[in-house]
Amino acid sequence: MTIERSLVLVKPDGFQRGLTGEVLRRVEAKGYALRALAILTPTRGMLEQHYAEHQGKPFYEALVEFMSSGPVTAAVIEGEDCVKGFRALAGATNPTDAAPGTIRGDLGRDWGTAVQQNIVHGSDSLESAAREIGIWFPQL
Ligand code: DAT
Ligand code: MG
Repeated sequence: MTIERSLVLVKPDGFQRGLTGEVLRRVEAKGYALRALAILTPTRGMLEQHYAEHQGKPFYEALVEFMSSGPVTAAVIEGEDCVKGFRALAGATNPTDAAPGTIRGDLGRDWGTAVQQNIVHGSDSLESAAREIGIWFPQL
């Protein structure tokens, strides 16, 4: 097992609701280390790169608009198997389906919006993590 890094975002809904601390608390309580942290409002260009795999899907425009609607907290976390581990902490994409005990299950719900507002993003693979960290923390 090699030490991994993953990109975590507290999305505009989580940031606006004051849940950044709660998300970072869960990351640290799990035992992962914080390696970089920033508050920023992402540009459309950053989001087009970040969500390239979703271009053309029905929720894509709503997703980019939502993600650029306000500040997010971006974090690089580190630890053995943390890519998979943070996805487990985050829970299922649809917050209605996300299990209690997970970030999305405990703190998220369906608000009737065109795109699911589910508080956090976590990289889905080592390759995605490296690519995404390059977008959000080009200095790393
Ligand atoms: P995840 O964030 O769990 O990796 P994803 O990469 O498939 O999920 O999608 C990116 C985001 O887009 C997701 O966090 C919420 C939104 N989304 C995904 N599928 C959706 C759908 N069918 N309807 C509305 N929003 C959706
Ligand atoms: Mg994803």
